[in-house]
Amino acid sequence: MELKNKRVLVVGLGKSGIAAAMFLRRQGARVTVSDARSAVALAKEIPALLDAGIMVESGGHGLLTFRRQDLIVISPGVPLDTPEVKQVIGYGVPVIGELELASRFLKGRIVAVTGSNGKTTTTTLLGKILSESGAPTLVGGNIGRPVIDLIPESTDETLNVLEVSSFQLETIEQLRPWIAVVLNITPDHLDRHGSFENYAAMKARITERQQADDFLILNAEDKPTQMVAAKTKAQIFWFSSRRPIKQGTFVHGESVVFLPREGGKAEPILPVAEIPLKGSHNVENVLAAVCAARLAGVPAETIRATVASFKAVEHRLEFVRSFDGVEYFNDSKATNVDAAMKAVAAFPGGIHLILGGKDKDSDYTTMAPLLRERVKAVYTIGSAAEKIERELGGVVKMVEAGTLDAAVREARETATAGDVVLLAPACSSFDQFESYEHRGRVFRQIVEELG
Ligand code: UMA
Repeated sequence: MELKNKRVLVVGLGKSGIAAAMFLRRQGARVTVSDARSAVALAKEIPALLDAGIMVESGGHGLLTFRRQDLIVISPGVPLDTPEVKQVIGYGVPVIGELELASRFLKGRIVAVTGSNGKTTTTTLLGKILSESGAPTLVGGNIGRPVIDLIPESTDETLNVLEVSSFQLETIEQLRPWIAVVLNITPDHLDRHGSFENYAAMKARITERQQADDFLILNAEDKPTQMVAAKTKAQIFWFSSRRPIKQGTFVHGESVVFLPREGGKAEPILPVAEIPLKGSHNVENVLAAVCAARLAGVPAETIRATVASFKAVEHRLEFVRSFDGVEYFNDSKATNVDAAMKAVAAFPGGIHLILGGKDKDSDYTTMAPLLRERVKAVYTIGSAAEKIERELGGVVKMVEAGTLDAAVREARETATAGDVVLLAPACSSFDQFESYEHRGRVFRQIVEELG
């Protein structure tokens, strides 16, 4: 892809946009960036961009800025139906995302992990296993490090383990993973994608360019994920925590095993008891990572040792502390209903659940049976509180806490020894916090200061 002297507009000045703009500039493109935030809000970012010879448009996107370009690179958080983007697509100006741009320059092979939940844990674990095996490994994508930033370090031998989101997959064209993983597809981001069908279709795009010598790893227990099988040319491997499958990884008795081919011999990889993460969803994440690692040729011993020493990723069912016999867990990354249910399902009962934040057109009523069974009280926070109370009122005791601080205080007063206080909010954080990481850090701090 020749970028020299091309006029390129980067939309969105977050992590992806900054990385993309700097990269494009280094390639000799004439780069403009445009962001909806004001110049004051972008005061930290703007000087370095200007110094690099990049033009900056702040405080909104000008239609004329968009029209004068040869290529538009949009950040994952910018919807394709933003009016300016929609118009230029109409004029035939190519619009791609940062992931697509990066994949055209990245050296080595791509192992891409998507799914509604478990992406970061699986990507992190797989990255560790591959790098423990001695393979040159880089990890990036939705996990927080833009893929563009991996380019300078990548070589023909590199295994690039990429966490990819539906937002990023919406703007791919040629991305072709050697190994693609779809962990699960459950409702999320419906406010952006419009319907579950559209959202699932975005996830399925991960395999669009795969060929017969590539691998696609799918969850045999998740119906929407199974449907992706019909859309691929790649060799399909499955994982299942419940039953033996023809080819892939599954739990057999007390062990995780890998079956390399139909009718072949299952290889034992590790005892399930050695998985140090809470919750059955984490067994699925391990099964997916093990399958990808075996396909990449990593020996069972290396996989077993790496899994056994793996610690929960920050904000993902992370144990914070025990206080007065009550355990506090931070699952701030549970930003949708399914993730919150998985967190609740990881404990047998006695749960004080903090729910709420910014709603994503979610249906909270699906949580009712599980909450009735395991949750003592729900403490609502943020702008989704009213909707949650409307949909779940009468199912369990509801405490209108408003803020995270009040929620922890109320939960602490009610909880008794043996109980669990769980932040698994089922919502995004943007009404009260900068990000789910920020929300998780605030929760940890409140909990650490108890007593
Ligand atoms: N903006 C506009 N116009 C718009 C919308 C946004 O100018 O119409 C601007 C905002 O003012 C802001 C910038 O765009 O300045 C933000 O861009 P962004 O939202 O794409 O955020 P980045 O900082 O580039 O981070 C993105 C991912 N964010 C999203 O997908 C929302 C990060 O995933 C990712 O780690 C990073 O790229 C590096 O690849 C975060 C995320 O929340 C963790 N992902 C979602 C999820 O996991 O559920 C998909």
